[in-house]
Amino acid sequence: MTEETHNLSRRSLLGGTAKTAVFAGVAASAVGGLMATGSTKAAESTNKVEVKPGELDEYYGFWSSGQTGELRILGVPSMRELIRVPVFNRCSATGWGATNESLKVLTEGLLPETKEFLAKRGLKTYQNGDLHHPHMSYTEGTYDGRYLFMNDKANTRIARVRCDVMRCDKILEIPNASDIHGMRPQKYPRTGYIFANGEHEAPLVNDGTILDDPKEYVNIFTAVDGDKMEVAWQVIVSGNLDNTNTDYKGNYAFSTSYNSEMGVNLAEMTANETDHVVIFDIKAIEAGVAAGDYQELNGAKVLDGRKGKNSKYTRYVPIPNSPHGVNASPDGKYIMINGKLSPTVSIIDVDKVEPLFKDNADPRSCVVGEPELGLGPLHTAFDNRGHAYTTLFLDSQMVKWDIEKAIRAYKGEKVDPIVQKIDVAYQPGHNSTSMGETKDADGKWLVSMNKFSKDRYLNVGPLKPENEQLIDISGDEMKLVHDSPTFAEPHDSILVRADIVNPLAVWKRDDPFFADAVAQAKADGVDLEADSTVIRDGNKVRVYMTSVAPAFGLESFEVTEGDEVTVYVTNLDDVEDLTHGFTISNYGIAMEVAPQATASVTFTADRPGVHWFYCQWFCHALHMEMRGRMLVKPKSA
Ligand code: RUQ
Ligand code: CUA
Repeated sequence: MTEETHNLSRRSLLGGTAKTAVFAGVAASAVGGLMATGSTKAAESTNKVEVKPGELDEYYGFWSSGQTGELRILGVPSMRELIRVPVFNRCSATGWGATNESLKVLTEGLLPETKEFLAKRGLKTYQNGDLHHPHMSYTEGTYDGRYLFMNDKANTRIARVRCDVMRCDKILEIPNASDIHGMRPQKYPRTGYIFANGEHEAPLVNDGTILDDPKEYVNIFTAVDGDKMEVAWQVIVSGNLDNTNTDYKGNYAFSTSYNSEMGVNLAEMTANETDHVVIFDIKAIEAGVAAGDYQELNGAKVLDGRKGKNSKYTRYVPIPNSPHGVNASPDGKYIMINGKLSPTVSIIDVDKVEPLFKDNADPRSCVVGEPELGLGPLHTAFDNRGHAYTTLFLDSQMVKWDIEKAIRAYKGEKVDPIVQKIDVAYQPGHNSTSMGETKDADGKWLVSMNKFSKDRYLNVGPLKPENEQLIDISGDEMKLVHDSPTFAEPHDSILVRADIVNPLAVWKRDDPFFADAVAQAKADGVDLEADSTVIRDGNKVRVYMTSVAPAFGLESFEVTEGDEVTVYVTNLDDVEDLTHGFTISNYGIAMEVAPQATASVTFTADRPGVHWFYCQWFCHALHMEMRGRMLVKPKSA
């Protein structure tokens, strides 16, 4: 079999299974097939595809990991995974979820009733997360390298990662809303707000008083203050909320709703041919908050933006059939609403939004284009030459199209906006272009994040990797240049020019991340940077030790069975990349201590005997020898 026929048979096989399986029973009209590319004097790619060993990438790729719950950092275009940043997950290597520093982040933003609920299960925090959308903070429409924000659909949270150390420093559980899905930072004048969609319908006060009474359910749109990581305000809407985005002027946010029906099963959710996008007037909402036009619920100011109430805060624009992604063109002019079950993308002209609020203009009057692109459009990305790139989930394709032509075609001109389609493998969800979610889109790279890899890699059993593909868009034609397998799930990503991101090489000793440890040491009269010592405080024992390759400051320490022990390790090495670890065998304890950091962990010494602690981060030729003993004296002895 030639490569070509092999590919063909794989794709037709896919057509027979995936298409029918994934959206079974949901009909969508068929549209045209592959397009020929017209131009004879096509501009060639100017991209350098290969990143040789030792060379650095041009872009940071910040990747979500879906149900794995962590943030990943890749280099683009090499697509090499550089590091993983634990956020909503537990991490065996770094001790995220076990150290005091990480537990503070993971617990302080939880709602009181969540803490109570978890405590009954013997837990301090949730053990899982579903991280979909990583986005960087903006200043004046472009990335500013301060923070990354991301959502947790599983447990209704928003997290913030500090870009100077690439560590999560805040996690906020959102009250009143159910299951945060779409999430975007404000782009102008700066971030500012983080807008977050509660995806699933539930009673506003969800305490069991109302159960199987869906007409009493609501959905909540939330604005979080990204500097303080506090809820700024919330708006009750009609229909559910899926993805969201903002304009480039700080005036409006746009959220799709695939369940305008407020159904609770598939048939009900897909009953209507038309759903909607909700437009939020940010300034009007702020004025409403200032005027006291809200109810206070769980500490949040909740405004009413439901349809039919003639709300000053919202407008509902009818959009065909379960729209999904919302994407803002880099010139700030348009918001693209991806049709999902409709083969179209609806183009909203941002300048035509104001009359909707001011003059009660027909909501559809802001739609200036609705090109038919193919089956299952989910998300759209942009270059800097007026093109949009839309993923076609059902067709397993990426379609490149011309925005102005689509607008002209909508006015009745006989022009075809579609420039090119290429096959991707397989079933793409999100896509992203280099700097494409900023006004500095540069039109060089496009990533297709595909939900299925099927036969692209060696078979690793029933659970397969997913697949992301790199496409060169610098020339007139899209060219697929790289495949990367990935573990669950390459949900979404942003590609950020490398010069914007400037993390530290070693921690600063005055970093707030371990300020509690520094304060405790001070109270104990311990100099973290010099002393290795044990402080007894009733049945509380605080063990302080330094680490300098290849030795800990203590060869052993003794505690008594039942003591509550806190071990503080301060890594005095200030050499780049000289990380130590601290693991206590058969105690389920491990943490990472990067150069110049302090890390701490608290546990009850309820297992008598000799327990070695050791450094689990390879640091020195004598790394194996970097160990010591914890002697736990039985209570009776
Ligand atoms: S959504 S595959 Cu969770 Cu980002 Cu569109
Ligand atoms: Cu320190 Cu290995």
